[in-house]
Amino acid sequence: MKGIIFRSLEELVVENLGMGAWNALLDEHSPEHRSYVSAVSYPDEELFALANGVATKMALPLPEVLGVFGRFLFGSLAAKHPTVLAELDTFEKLILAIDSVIHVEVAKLYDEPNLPQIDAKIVNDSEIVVEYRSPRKLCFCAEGLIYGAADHYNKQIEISHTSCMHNEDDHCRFVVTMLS
Ligand code: MNH
Ligand code: ZN
Repeated sequence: MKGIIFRSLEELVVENLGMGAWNALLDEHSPEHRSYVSAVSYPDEELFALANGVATKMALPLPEVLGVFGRFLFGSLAAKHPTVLAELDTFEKLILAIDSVIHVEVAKLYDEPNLPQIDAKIVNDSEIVVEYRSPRKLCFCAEGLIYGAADHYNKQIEISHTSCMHNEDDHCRFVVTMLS
């Protein structure tokens, strides 16, 4: 996982729990007490361990922590890469463009990023179905990122996670309902 993801988690933890909490998490879960560099890749296990540490500290289930983090992460990614989103002026356009535009640009900007496969289809004016496939099984983070994208456009949405790789399904499926 790229350092930009770790840096966003650090920002979220420092904002909510303070620098001391982040340093304690690094003591426990980061082998060399790292300062993460955005463009550098670090082991996925390290991100999972840090997220698990946050879940334990806050007495929250890991999926909930990953969801909150994903929602926050969208803002970090959008702020770091404004040009990638420049042409995507609606929530619907952005969701349809995750694989074909956003992650294509990401693959040009980063050296060998590990990206998921995301397929989105418009069902009707108020519904989009999104399929998520990735060996990293970060579907709760993906769900949070979609909520973060809705925040970005001031749209209210609801997501139901109707299939899940964590329940032995082949892929995850989100039904996104637009309420505004
Ligand atoms: Mn995107 C990684 C989903 C928008 C840049 N992205 C991931 C991962 C998920 C994901 C899930 C974690 C890897 C995996 O599951 O295999 N991303 C989304 C979704 C949206 C999204 C659902 C919108 C909604 N992503 C964006 C935007 C940017 C971006 C916007 C930047 C402009 N994503 C990244 C980068 C990574 C990533 C960078 C990290 C890749 C790596 O660690 O190697
Ligand atoms: Zn899932």
